[in-house]
Amino acid sequence: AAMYSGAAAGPPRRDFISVTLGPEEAVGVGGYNNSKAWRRRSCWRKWKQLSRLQRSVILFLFAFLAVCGVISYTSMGEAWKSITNKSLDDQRTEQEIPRLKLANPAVLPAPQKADANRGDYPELSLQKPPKLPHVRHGPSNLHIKAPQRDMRLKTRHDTMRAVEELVEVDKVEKTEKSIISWRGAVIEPDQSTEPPSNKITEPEKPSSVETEDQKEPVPINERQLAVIEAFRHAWKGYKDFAWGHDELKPLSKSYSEWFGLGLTLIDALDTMWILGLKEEFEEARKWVENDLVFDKNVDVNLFESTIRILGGLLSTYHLSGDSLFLEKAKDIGNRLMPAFKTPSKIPYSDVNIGRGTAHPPRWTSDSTVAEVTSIQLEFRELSRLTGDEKFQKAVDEVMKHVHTLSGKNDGLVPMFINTNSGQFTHLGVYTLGARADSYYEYLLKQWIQGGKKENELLEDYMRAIEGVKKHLLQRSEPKKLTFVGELAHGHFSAKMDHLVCFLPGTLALGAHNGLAADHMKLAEALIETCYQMYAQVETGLSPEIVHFNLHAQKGHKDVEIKPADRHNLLRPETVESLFYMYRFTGDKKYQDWGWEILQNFNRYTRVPTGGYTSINNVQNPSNPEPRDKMESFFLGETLKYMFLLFSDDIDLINLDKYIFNTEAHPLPIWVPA
Ligand code: DMJ
Repeated sequence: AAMYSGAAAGPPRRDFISVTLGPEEAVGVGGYNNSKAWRRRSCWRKWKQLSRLQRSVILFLFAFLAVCGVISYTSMGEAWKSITNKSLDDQRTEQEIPRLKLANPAVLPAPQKADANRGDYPELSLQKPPKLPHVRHGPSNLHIKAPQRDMRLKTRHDTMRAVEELVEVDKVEKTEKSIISWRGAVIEPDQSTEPPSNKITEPEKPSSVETEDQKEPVPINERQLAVIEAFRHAWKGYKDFAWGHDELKPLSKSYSEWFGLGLTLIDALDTMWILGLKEEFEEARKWVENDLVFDKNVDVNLFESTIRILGGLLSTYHLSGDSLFLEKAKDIGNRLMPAFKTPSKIPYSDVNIGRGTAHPPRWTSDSTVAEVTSIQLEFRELSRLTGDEKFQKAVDEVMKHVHTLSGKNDGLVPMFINTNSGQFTHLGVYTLGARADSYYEYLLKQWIQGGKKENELLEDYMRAIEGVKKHLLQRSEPKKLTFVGELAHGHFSAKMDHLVCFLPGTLALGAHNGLAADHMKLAEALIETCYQMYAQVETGLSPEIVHFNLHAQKGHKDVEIKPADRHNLLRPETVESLFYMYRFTGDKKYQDWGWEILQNFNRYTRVPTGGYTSINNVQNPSNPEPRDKMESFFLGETLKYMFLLFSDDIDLINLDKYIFNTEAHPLPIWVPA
C-alpha cells in the first residue's frame, strides 16, 4: 500500500510509506475470510506470539482506559445536571425579567493612583478626590453574564448528544474564562497617551464580563423597574413599527431613516444589557449579526455615526464580551476614515461609507468644532482594541491642532473650523451649547480615558472652565439661578440650550478626578438651574432653549421661553448630570428630581400604542403637540441615565473604571484612577 501526499504546485512530490502485509492480512489476495471462528483463532495466535512484556503493557493499557472511563462517566453526569438547570433558567418568561437581579458589567482593575506629570501645568493643582458623603450601595458588584446564546442547545435525551453538548459547553466556558480571567482594560503608557507615531501593538481584550470578586447582586428598586417598563414600552413601538430602521415615528406607526443603519437599535444595545433585558438584547444582537450592513452607498455624519454607532458597538462589546460587536465596530471605523483625508486633517462632516468618499456640507467647507473634537474617545478605543494605530493617530492630530489654534477666548472655542485652512471661522461667538458643547466634555473625558497623562487636554479643559466663569456665568432673577449664557462679539446673551446641562455632570466628574473643588460647587449650582428648566415649565419638561431673566419683574419666573424654542426632544443632558451628581454626593434630591422628570415624560410624551415622542410645546399640558419622532438617544441615553441615577450600586458602571462617551456609551478607562 502507498500513501500519497501531493504538493500544491510544481511537479508533484510523492512520499511513500510501504507496509508489508502478511498473507492473512492481504485482503483480496486469498479471498476475504471473515468468519467468527477464523477471527477468534487468528487473534489468539497473535496474542500468543507477543512477548510477555508486550502482553503486560497491553493489559495495563486496558486497565487504565477502563478506570478513565468510569471517572469521566461520573463527571459527565454532574455536568449534564448543571446544563439542564441552566436551560431551565433560560426559559424564564418575559414577565419575570423585571425580577431578575441586576448584573454588573464592571471588571476593570482596582483604581490605581494616577501618575500624571502634574508639574507640567503648575496652575492646575490636582486635589485628592473630595471625600463626599457616599452613596450607600449595599452588596454590590454583581455581574451580567454574557448572553447564553451558546448554551441553548440543552434538553436532549440521548447520551451521545449529551456528550456533544458537553464538548460545546466546555468550549464556551473556555472562551468565557479567557475573558473573565482578564483583569482590565489597562493600556501601557506607550500605547495610550504618547504621540500617534508610537505604535500601538497588542490588540486589547474587552473590559469585562464578570469581576473576580463576585459580590451579591443588588436587587433593582421600584424606580428602576419603572425605567425598565418605560424602556420596554419604547422598544415595543420600535419593534412593532420601525424594526431595523433608524427612528420610530410612534404616532404614524412608521419610521424615519437618517443613515439607514438601525440607529435606535444600535444606540439601545448597551442600555438593554445594563437594564438586564436579555431577550430584547438577544433579538437585537441577531439583527446586528444578520442584517447590519455597512457596505451601503449612504452619506453619514461622521460625528453622529461615531458617537452612536461606533460608540454603541464598542461599549456593547465591552459589556458582553461578544466579538461580533468588535467586528462591526472595526468595519464602521474603517469606513469612516476617509473623512480625515482633508488638506488640514480636520475631518469633513460627511462620509459615504459605501464609496469611501467624504465631503463637507454642500454650502461650506467648514466643520463644526464639537463634531471634530468629540469622536476621540471612540477612535482611540478602537485603536487600543485592534492594535491599529491609525484611528487614534487621526483623532489625536485633530486635538493637537485645535490645542494650538488662535481665536479662542480664554479657552472658549468658536463653533466652526475650516477643513482646508484648519483655522477657526465665524470668530467671536462662544457657547457651551450646540456646536461647541462636547468639545469641552471630551477634553476632560479623554484626559481621564488615557489615565490622566495628556496634560494638553487638561490644560485646555481648565482654561475653558475659567473662560466659562469669566465670560458666560450669570445669575437669574428672582431665584438667582446660576446659568451659562452665550457671548456674541462681546455681547452677553442670557440664552441657554438644554444641551448645556451636560456641564454640571462633567464638572462633577472632573472634581471627582481631583480637579478644583470649586468645580463641584459650580456643578451643584448649575444642576439646580437645569432642574428649574423643567420645574418652572407647565409640563415639567424643559424646552430646547431658555432665556433667563436678568432683572426681577413682577409675575416673571427665571425662565422665559420663546415660541420657536418650546419643543422637547426627549434629551438626556439633565438626567445625565443628575446621575453624576447623585453618584458623587449621594444626595437623594437628585434621584427625586429625576423621578419627577421620568413621570412627566410618561405623562406628556408616551404614546399608548408604543414608543415616546418628542413634543412641540412644553408649555401646553393639555396639548403638548406630539412631533411623531422618538430620537435614538432616548433609549441610548435618557433611559440609561435614569436607570443608573436610580441605582444605589456604584459598581453598576463604576465611574472610576468607565468613561461615558457623549452618547452615554461606557468605554473603559485605560488606567483607572
Ligand atoms: C446626543 O446625540 C449626544 O448627547 C450629543 O452629544 C448631543 N445631542 C444628543 C442628545 O441631546
